Amino acid sequence: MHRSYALPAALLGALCSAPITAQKWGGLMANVPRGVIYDTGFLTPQTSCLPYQICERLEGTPSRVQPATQGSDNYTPDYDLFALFGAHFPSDWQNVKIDAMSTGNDIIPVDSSGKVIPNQTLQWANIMISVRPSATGQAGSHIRTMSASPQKAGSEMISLYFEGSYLPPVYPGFSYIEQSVASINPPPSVVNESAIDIFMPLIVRNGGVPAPFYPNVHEFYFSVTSSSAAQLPQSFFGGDPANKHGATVLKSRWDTTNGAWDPPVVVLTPSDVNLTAPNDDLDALAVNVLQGVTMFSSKITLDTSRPQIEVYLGSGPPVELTRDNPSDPSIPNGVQLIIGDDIDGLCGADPERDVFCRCFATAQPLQIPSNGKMNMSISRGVDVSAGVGDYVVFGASEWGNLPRTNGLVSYFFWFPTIGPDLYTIAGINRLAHQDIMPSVMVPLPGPFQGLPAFMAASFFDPLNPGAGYALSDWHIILI
Ligand SMILES: [Ca+2]
Ligand SMILES: [Ca+2]
Ligand SMILES: [Ca+2]
Repeated sequence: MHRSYALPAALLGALCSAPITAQKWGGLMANVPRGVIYDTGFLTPQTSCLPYQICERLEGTPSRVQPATQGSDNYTPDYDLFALFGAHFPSDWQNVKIDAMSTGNDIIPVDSSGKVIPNQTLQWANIMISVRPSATGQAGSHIRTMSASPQKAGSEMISLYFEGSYLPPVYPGFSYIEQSVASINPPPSVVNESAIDIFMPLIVRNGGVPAPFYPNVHEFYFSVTSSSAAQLPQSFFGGDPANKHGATVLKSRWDTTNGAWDPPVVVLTPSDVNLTAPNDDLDALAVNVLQGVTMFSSKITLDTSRPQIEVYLGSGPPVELTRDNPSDPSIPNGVQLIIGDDIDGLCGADPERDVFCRCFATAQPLQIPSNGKMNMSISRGVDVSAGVGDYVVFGASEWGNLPRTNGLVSYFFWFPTIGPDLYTIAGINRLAHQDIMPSVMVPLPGPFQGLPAFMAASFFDPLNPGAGYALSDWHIILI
């Protein structure tokens, strides 16, 4: 490891405080692994996922997709479809076509009216969405750009950081392009992500042990497609034929004594979510077990006036999920969708303020003078299942106020419990066309394991040093 002793003097430039309205690349979720279901599959030598198989998109940029990793012990849930349903529907378990899923960890702060209001001294929160390939998005949005591409917009993960979040000002109220189908290596042709959950790989890799970021590790909530519901046994849906429906929310529980999934049970009926017409379908799901509320989307058929993100608060009719922005409370508008764009994947996160999470770093609103803000995303894991060991993955995006140019990105660690020294852990070339930097995965340096660490990234052009540095905010993680 190369060790450096001071911030370069050129970092001491002017503060950037201009408001940003365009969607930016690479928010805090850009490098996290996640669970995903494609309603169309794809297969290449490096990347495969069958239609409606539960898969994981690996961390980092570029990324790969592979069938969900299986744990090696009774405590770690196995998200394979046969593991979930083979014992309960042996004749035809492949007919369970899931179009919405959640581990129950979508713990974002929702008030009694459906508004998301983080406690800005304690919390931050965001919501991640996927849309159907037919979505076109607002003019100038990333979804609009992708809608004109051969791959369409169905596998982009866009997030919105909620107003009032304890985060640097570049996040709250803004939407980010977190992960793009173009970053899968090799990129597949037209595919559609129809269900997303960022917690599943973390749960498996950490051996089914709860963490502050994902306290609920042994449940799997899901909905199936309308056509799939018709083919499944009535026992999946309890005794009521009305619940054999694409809008019913089911739950499977992982039994840690047997290392197997119990049969699914109904947790929300179509009438709970007000989707009782025969063609109604619940197509996106984010369950917040701590608050007992469920965020969902319905499939657009004829009723485009229905909100695309709703929340069931535990009783009464569902209400629209909104953000704390009186002039524009709409979340779909916040992620730059238009009426008629159909959200088909949903996930929420609220990692809290000073919780040192071992799997995920949070940007801290510490003002450091620089020539504009870069973004950075950091995830970290202990891959128990693969025996990989402790590692951290990080990658930068955006340019601050600097022009796009070939240059150099440096990444730093700072360990506040040790002292003021900065440790440079990587310096890599950046090309002018790279919206998101290829990520870097490093094994954790042994002496620092278990310590809170701050990380930051800087970018500069060695051919034009007078232009100064762009710098990310500091991101804190327990390594
Ligand atoms: Ca989608
Ligand atoms: Ca459904
Ligand atoms: Ca929908």
